[in-house]
Amino acid sequence: MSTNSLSEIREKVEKGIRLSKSDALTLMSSNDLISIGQLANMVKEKKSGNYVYFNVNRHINLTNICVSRCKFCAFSRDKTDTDAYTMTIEDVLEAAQSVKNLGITEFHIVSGLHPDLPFDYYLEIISRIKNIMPEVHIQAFTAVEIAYFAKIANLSIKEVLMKLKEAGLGSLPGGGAEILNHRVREAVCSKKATSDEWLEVMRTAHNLGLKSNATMLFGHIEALEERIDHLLTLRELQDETGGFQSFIPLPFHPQNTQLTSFKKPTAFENLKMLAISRLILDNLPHIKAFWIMLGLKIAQLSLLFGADDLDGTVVEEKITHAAGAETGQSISKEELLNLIFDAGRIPVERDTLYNLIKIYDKKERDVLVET
Ligand code: V47
Repeated sequence: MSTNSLSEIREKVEKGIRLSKSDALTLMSSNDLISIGQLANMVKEKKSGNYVYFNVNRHINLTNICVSRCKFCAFSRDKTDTDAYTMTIEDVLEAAQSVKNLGITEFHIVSGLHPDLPFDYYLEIISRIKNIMPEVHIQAFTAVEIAYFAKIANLSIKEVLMKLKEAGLGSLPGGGAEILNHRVREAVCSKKATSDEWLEVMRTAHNLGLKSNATMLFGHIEALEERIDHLLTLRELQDETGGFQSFIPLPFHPQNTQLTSFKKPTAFENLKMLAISRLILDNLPHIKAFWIMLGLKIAQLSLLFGADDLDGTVVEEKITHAAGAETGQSISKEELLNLIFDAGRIPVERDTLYNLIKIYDKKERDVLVET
């Protein structure tokens, strides 16, 4: 299958010719990280020049109670577990308001698939946050959660999305994609949305004008070819809808999961996966290096290997920290600026939909170029 050499791939990338599956497999089997990184960097610079994006956001996880209990997840709990929790609507509003003075532009809300909470709980959360902080964009509910809401509320996916949009939902995060492959999902997350359901939610959201991100959880039971097929599946849907904004490769953290015999992907593998994602997903505007999962050092280096976004300030992160993440839960804007400047890039604060808020000037760090 993998027949094309790196120099043939270079020629294609330079000419802007789409890479094939066989090219992708060649890249996956190569250890020439520097060459792959240079190619990815070339694509990154064509798309976003010297800019690196970040936002000022806060993550909120409404509940860790989940009927799915995926094998790779250390966050989820059964209802009867002593450390199971569910936030009341008042808790959520308090968490939202606690960051009112930080210049937050986005709430990122994802949760477990709770057995009893009604769909109205989620609708009310969106509309009440919007009511008190109308200027903040709400990016909430993975495609897996949306498919679950459709089941519990006996509504179509389109109806669920329309109601959430009406309540104030701004866009969808990219989680729950894991590996879009039947074999892998049956083995590690058989109780939640199938690949087709995940894709159908995204297609429907995009058709309703809701943008989304897409992720890939890699470094567990999947074969390398299954990673490539995942990327190609996303590329195909993006050709159809154009609704994906960014792609985020998520390295598997095994601690406290049901897959503890696996090792966390190494620095080399993380950078290679980010770079290959940039090369294959030629129709996705952004590749995000989620610093929480990569660690700050690799996230910074990734800015030379195809990534053009570091996600945001986050404030509180539970999913990766339950699985042994070594990063902090939060990062200040100043730290993000330092990481980006020191990589020779220009930091750009964006909103969720990639509208530019501020372009930062290196010489006079606090003097902002307001857009
Ligand atoms: O859906 C679960 C993954 C995702 C583990 O859209 C794990 O901008 C690693 O999707 N090790 C949640 N990963 C995080 C997510 C995300 C993060 C940042 C930005 C965006 C975005 C999305 O984390 C889950 C699942 O795929 N996950 N367990 C684990 N042990």
